[in-house]
Amino acid sequence: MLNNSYVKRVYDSLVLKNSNEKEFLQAALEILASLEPYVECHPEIEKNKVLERFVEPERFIQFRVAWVDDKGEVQVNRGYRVQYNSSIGPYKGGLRFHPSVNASIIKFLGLEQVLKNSLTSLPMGGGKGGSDFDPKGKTDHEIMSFCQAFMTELYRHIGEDTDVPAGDIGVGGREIGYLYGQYKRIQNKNVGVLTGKGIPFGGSLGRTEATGYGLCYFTEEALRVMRQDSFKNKTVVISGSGNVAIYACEKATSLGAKVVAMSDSNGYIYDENGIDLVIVKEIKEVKRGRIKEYISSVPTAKYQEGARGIWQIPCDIALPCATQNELDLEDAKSLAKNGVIAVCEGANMPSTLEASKYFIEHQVVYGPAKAANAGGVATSGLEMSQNSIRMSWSFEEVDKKLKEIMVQIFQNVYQTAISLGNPYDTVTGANIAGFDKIAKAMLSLGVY
Ligand code: NDP
Ligand code: 2IT
Repeated sequence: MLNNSYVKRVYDSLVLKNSNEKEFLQAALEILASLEPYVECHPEIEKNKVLERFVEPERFIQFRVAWVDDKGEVQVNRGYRVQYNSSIGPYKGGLRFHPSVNASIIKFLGLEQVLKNSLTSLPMGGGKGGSDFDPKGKTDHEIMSFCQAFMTELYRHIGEDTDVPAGDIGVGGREIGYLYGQYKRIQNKNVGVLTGKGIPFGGSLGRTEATGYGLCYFTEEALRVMRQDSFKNKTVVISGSGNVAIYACEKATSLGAKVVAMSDSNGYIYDENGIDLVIVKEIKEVKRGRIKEYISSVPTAKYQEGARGIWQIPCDIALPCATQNELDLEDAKSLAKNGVIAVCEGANMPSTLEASKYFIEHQVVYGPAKAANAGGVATSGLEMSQNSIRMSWSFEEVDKKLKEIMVQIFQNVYQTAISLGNPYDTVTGANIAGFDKIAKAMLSLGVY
């Protein structure tokens, strides 16, 4: 996959140092491979060892999170924060609470975030964090205890101009509230140190919807430019049924599409009449239940065990919005066989390297995660701006800015891809467009 000797050297050394970090190496390989043409035109990158510095996080923090469950038993989890790159602004990126979280997951997400945040055009560096804590089956009191314990260590590493965390898998409005409450209690400060906050205490209207809506704005623009087409009358399959999936479903439907399937980690539902999102929201946002429960309300819909099968469903547009590596080469082939025209990623790195390569080679309109799902962090950036000026903007103002940002991201990625000779290669387009600003900043800031 690598041809340039400098890039190969950087990757080989990364493999030596991080041999057990599969997801991190996967993200790094994709990015480094895309940067080869850039490095060849910019000898200053090799001369100043910019790639070596770019792949190495500025800081990696791992900590113990001890808390007491409802039975009075002490529980111990592992907490993380990677402060990856601050060359263009304060570290910014979400927190993930999921049993699968480890150093590899946090570092892949952090590295992706650096380029994603650069693409938003807002002044935000990249970071990511989280814990192997499993929120499933925990009481509200246990969630609060865990969040308070987590922040009791994290608070010393973050700040409104230093590092601003937000949500990701397993971290939504409820968790951000508890985390922010604990930060305020310890620091005695009301500042925009977290985003995704509740509206009464400094949150931005539109942040809840932003990733899913932004994904659809990106996809709509890509369809318009690359195929003179739109969401109208299209059949859409969306994996996941969390924050990103729900608001992608809402916007795709309002743009005239019919969403026929959604999933969680246990299985997927298929509703040929179009998913009734009111029911999904009730199950997921209110009851915190399982997607399977949908068929009790809609008996004509079908439930299938196993999340993976969702990619066998014929659709025009696929929006993977669950997790990393949820769509492999076989899934990509079956989507293409069934006539998919666009695959845009709400989740981070949902497609394997082979799957994304397949989409590009088969001229599917492909929106790689760091471009297509950047609407969430972009709106977090807008929340930071509102907190700094101690003002709040209307939903319409925020949504309008989000749309402009997503259109600009698509244009930047697409123009970069065209300049490199393949308009469908949005992976190279996104990586180079994001990296260019980081590299220029790092070169200007002196060696660090
Ligand atoms: P949520 O926790 O709200 O929802 C996650 C969804 O994905 C759930 O339906 C969950 O099912 C499913 N899921 C999680 N892990 C797995 C797994 N291992 N296998 C199958 N399904 C799984 O998270 P979000 O919606 O916030 O995040 C979804 C994706 O979007 C992630 O990749 C995240 O990094 C990315 N993202 C999120 C942004 C945000 O603003 N929230 C911004 C940009 C990207 P179950 O309930 O069964 O676990
Ligand atoms: O992956 C992501 O971009 C997020 N989880 C959102 C990060 C943020 O800071 O809003």
